[in-house]
Amino acid sequence: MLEQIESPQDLRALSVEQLEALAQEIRSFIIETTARSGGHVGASLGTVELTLALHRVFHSPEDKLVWDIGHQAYAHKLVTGRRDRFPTLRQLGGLSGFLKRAESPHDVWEAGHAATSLSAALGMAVARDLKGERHHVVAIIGDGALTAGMAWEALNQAGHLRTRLIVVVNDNSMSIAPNVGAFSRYLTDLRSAPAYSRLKQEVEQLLENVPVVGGRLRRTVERLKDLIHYAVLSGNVFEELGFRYFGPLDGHDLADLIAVLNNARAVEEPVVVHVITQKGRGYPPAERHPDRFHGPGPFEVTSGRMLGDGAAPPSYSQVAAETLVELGRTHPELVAITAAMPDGTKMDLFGRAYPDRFFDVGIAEQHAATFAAGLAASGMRPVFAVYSTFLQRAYDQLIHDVCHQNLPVLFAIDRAGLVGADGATHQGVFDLTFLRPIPNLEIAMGKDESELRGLLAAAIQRPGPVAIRYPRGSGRGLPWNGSLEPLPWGKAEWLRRGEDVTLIGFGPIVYQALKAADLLAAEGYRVGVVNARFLKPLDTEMLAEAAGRSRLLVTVEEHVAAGGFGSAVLEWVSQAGFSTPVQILGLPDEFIDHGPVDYYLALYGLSAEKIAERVEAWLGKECRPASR
Ligand SMILES: Cc1ncc(C[n+]2csc(CCOP(=O)(O)OP(=O)(O)O)c2C)c(N)n1
Repeated sequence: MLEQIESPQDLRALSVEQLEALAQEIRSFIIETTARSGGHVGASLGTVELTLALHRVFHSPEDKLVWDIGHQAYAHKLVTGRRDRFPTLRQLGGLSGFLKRAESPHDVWEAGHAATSLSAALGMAVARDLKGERHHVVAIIGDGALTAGMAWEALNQAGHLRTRLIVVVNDNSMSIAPNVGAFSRYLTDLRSAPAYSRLKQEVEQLLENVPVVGGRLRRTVERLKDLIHYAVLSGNVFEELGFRYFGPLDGHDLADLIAVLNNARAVEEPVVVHVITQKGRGYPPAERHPDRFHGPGPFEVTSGRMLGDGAAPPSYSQVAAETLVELGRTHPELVAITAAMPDGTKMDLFGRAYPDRFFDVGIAEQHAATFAAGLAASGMRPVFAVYSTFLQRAYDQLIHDVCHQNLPVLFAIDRAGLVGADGATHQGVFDLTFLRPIPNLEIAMGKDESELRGLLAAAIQRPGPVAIRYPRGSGRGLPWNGSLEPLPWGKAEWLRRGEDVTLIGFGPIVYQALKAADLLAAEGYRVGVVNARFLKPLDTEMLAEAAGRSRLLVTVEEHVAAGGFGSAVLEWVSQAGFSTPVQILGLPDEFIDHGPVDYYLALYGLSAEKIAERVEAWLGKECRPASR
């Protein structure tokens, strides 16, 4: 049946039974495809019926469906004309794993980060009103995303404006890990009261039918009505905020979903439709392990076994987390924080070792940063392990709460650099630029996992805030679980010295620089290589030597060139009065889509071969080695 669906309009001709059959076809297709490409299997399997019901009741793209994050929208892709391209999911040049406005007119909002849907949808609803239009705006947001402050900022304004807006709460009680927090508990309570809506309707009818008689009795009845209203009808937080509440309803029951969404469609004020879904629905391995199947790589369909490279060395995240566990033994003041990424950052290891000193705050990066600042202000040593891309959320908190007060918070910045299949919204390529100008903050990145350990050990002894970056994926397989020696602070590492050019690398890209140096040396050039390790403080002694010794300095970083490590070097070399030219190798001023990291490194001149080519071109005639 899926073959027949070219657009959501085709769904309107189908009976509920046919839609149910279509849902099963869509599930199989999602499982087959993601088993090859990896992807957000669990969330997308959970929303198949919800997607069909939404597209059946609303008329996209005139009506706007705003999906939060966009990782749960594979069924939406499949019924909006992207079935044939679906097998290219997350691959270079293929469909994005999230929604993309350029992919389809049905993708009215792009995201990747959580909890933007409600603000965006409210903006669209207000624009509609101002333009005198009548279409519907529907935001679909998960219970995990409702742990983010931004979602509540939008609910707050929507309940105040009271314009038509439909918020579908897709409640599967999971974030990536089991959802956390008091609001999550509240949703669970609501969920376990499925009779709520029925009771509400009955009480409303009852109150309407109470005969109004005069005098004292009338006043008593009115007061009684108020009391009952308060006790029964107003207990719901969404209603308190000014929404009509429908639910909770079974998010896999198409007939119910269609009926309730039709009711919600007729309401002239903001509405919440609370839908209970199951993450991984219909695929037993994902139902059993919704966390593992949140965003797996390729897997075997029959068993659900992950097909990742079992022989790969431990990831940088693993090394960081295990190092912090080790440091936690002798540092009782060490406290670890994650914003809903206990598994991704591997900080769950710290949580298992020291449950009292570990906090998952939900998808609340801003709060996490200031919570850490509070801990630090009271004598603790908080480590906030956070992906580079999600730290963007906490910029003011970084500046105003942590760095301005010079509080010793350690930011363990995971996924720093290119990330591959998640694409543009998840690249960790801006943090150096946004961190660099903040006074008091020190910034470092080692060239491999053993340096990551040494940097973490040194960082927790610093008097103020520190950011230690490390990339996504496996380390180099170096022995890293030996003794834990702090690296000397602020000191770069000279790997080679050379008179023609010094390549100064920041982070694991140093190994590309080393290879490039070999290629250049084979051509007769005298090439130095430095592992910078520190962006703040810059090792100016090293820079003075490099600028004095070589005819050209070339900086290399897996980060945007604008305002990053190379900029810092260029600024210092120029201000110190050296005339040595500095060339900056980094990423361009554009958003980089999904695709293999190696592909993009080569495309943007950061592979060893491309570095060597560009350096040779720059060295040019006047810098030709004497031997040539
Ligand atoms: C700001 C931000 N922090 C962290 C993440 C990582 N992340 C992606 S999906 C997800 C869980 C979302 O849970 P929920 O909204 O309930 O959706 P579900 O996956 O359960 O459908 C998290 C934490 C993110 N996308 N954005």
